[in-house]
Amino acid sequence: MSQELTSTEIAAFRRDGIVVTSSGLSDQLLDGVLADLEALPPKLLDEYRAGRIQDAWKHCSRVRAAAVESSILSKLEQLYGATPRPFQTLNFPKGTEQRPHSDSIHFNSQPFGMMCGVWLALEDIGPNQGPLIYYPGSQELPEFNFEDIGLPPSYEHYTGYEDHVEALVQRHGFQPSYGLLERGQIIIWAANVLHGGSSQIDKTLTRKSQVTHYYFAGCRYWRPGLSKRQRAFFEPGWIPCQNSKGRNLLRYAALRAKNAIVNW
Ligand SMILES: O=C(O)CCC(=O)C(=O)O
Ligand SMILES: [Fe+2]
Repeated sequence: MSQELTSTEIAAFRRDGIVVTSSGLSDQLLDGVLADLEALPPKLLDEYRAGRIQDAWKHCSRVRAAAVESSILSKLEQLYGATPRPFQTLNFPKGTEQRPHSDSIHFNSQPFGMMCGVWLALEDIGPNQGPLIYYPGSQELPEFNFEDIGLPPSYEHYTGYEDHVEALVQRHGFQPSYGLLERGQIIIWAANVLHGGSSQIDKTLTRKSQVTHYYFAGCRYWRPGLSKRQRAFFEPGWIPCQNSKGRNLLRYAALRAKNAIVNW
């Protein structure tokens, strides 16, 4: 199977801020991700079953393998022309019903936009399972952080941010699309495209999925919700990856030294 995105897929990403494509992951690896999650230690398994587990890659070798899969990395490199670096995984057994947001409000970058999410379907996803909802074209909106919309830069004001996003969607008339995927497909979304979890119509169903968030090498990384007095630059907890080869690491180290990136 080709690891390259087609020109049609690239055009879709440029137009919509989102592209649906194949992950290139084998059935065996998809099964392995699910098996590893079910074998988590009891406390973590409870966390997963309650709705989500963050950074399960630290415990599950196949969650990590999915995050660093070369066919996904090469697609991201194709879209951004920079080296992708995975830094967070989320695994969901069911829909999140999360209100629409841009991931930039959680993980921003300098320059803006050098971050993306990859949503991997670990089973076929239909409309009753609370699929991802997203608003094609919303990535064209300018960057906005808490202070740009009159809110103090803090998670205490996150609901105000969500209300603002909802109003923006109305005002611009963005139309929703849904991530109805076949097992093994992925959605790649740009950092600033508005997206969330649609309501799970049938609560008895599962919605097994993995999201991996990626930054790109050679940028600075910061957290708007933790930026009380100044931008909260941080060094992400990179997921070890073939990709983190010498050239980029050296470039990153130089940048880090120059900009004195703070650990948060
Ligand atoms: O899967 C979902 O319902 C939303 C996930 C999401 O927004 C994210 O991981 O950034
Ligand atoms: Fe998100």
